[in-house]
Amino acid sequence: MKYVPKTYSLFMLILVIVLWGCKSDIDPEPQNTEQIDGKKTYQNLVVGYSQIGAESEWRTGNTASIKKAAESVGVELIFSDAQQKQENQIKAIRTFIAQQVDVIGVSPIVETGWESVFQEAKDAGIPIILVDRRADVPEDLYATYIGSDFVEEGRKAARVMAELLDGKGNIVELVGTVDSAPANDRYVGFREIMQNYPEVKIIASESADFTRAKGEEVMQGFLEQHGDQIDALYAHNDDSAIGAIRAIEEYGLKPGQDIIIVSIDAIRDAFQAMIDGKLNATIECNPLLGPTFFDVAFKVVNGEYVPKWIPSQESIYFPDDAAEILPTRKY
Ligand code: GYE
Repeated sequence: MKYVPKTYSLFMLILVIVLWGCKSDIDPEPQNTEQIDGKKTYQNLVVGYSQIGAESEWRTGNTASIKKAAESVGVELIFSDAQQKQENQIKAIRTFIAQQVDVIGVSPIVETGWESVFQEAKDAGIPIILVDRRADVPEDLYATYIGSDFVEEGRKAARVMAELLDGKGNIVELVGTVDSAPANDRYVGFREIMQNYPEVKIIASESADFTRAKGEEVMQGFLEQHGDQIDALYAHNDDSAIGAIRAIEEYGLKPGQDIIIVSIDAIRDAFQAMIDGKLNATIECNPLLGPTFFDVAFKVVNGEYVPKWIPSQESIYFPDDAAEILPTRKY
């Protein structure tokens, strides 16, 4: 047996005792598993969540992220799908209030019409967290907004489009859901940049409600009306662009070549469309908000500070590296 000096053994013993004493400090997030000073834990947190529906792949990716994160942290999630109706979201929030949930997450389908129901939640002492979309309400009616800068996404789309068009051409636009924050802001941000390009014209603009079916239908109308005059399409989301791609092909033109297309979200199918040469760029909008949402919900119910806006970090993707990136995409 090797000789171990006595002082060395003593040192090891002291080290073990010291480390044991520090154990609770190095455990990962112990406050989330043990009840400390009457604070809420993930295990006794009840969260109501009002989702818009399932209009796009972005949305289904967002729902999956929220449900998966709820399961992994162990909260009780009461999930409600509003099937594209604001009145269903309002009903869901009222039900959550009656159920006395600890916190409510909501992705408001449109920006306006939330004040009274948010006030009801506030009066009941239940904080509201806006996820994905903002609502046009006074700041004291919600704890925080977790999501993207949609105006900036519109600006990014315009910068990319202006470059692809070499500063001139006729654009048609597929707007998102009327009155929704992303539709309003992507509309504004795009025009803010395009006003610097006098030879770029937006010749038609209509809502496609963020869906493939509507994207196809509205693009058909644009083609019937403007045909060969259309140089480019700006779509507020990839799903509506993918619908429009079908319409362009049916019309006998080549999407991505005869008509330049830039859209927003960066879903997996957009990468496939870029690989196929049918889409020229996609501006990323991250739907994977589940983990941040529960982290923030935990902080809010326990009275910890959270900033009024928790923005997402997002990139722009082009056909050149689409094949390499597609396998890494999670939505
Ligand atoms: O871009 C679209 C979805 O609110 C950011 O909603 C979200 C938008 C997204 O239906 O695909």
